[in-house]
Amino acid sequence: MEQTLILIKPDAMQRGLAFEILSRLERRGLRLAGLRLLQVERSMAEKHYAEHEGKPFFTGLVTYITSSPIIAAVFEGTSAVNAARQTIGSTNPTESSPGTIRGDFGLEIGRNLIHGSDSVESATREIAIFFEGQPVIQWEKDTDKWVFE
Ligand code: DAT
Ligand code: MG
Repeated sequence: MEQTLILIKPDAMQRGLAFEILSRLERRGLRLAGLRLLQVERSMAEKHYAEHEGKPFFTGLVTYITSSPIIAAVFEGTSAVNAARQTIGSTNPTESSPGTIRGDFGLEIGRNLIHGSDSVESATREIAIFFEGQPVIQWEKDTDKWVFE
């Protein structure tokens, strides 16, 4: 089943919103397949955000993501990448609809609480970065048949 990589960013951790946010993804029907609390090192952050290297906000982005422990999670399900991005909202919280995570909890683009992979290819790449060979769990929930036809 399709997988996506979610990061609960330092602002969400510091504000005590980690499990509220994870809960929203869980309640959407996505199945948790991996979970890790970790301190992101600079090299890991630069690898994850490589596509943004050279942009004016890159240094701030790396400083932000390394500023506090984060939670990395793998969620899976039908269209997991797009479903998670929809629940997360737009990159800029003030352009995110109410009801989305960023639209409900954020105000600034540099403090947007959560990362979600933007494609299946990105998810594969990012899961390898944050899970470093730690296996994700293959399992089924008894309620899956009420979520996945
Ligand atoms: P997303 O996190 O929605 O996938 P992205 O991949 O384009 O967005 O950018 C990664 C992060 O970089 C984003 O969550 C916040 C930050 N960012 C993006 N564009 C920015 C900008 N114009 N100014 C400041 N920070 C920005
Ligand atoms: Mg992105």
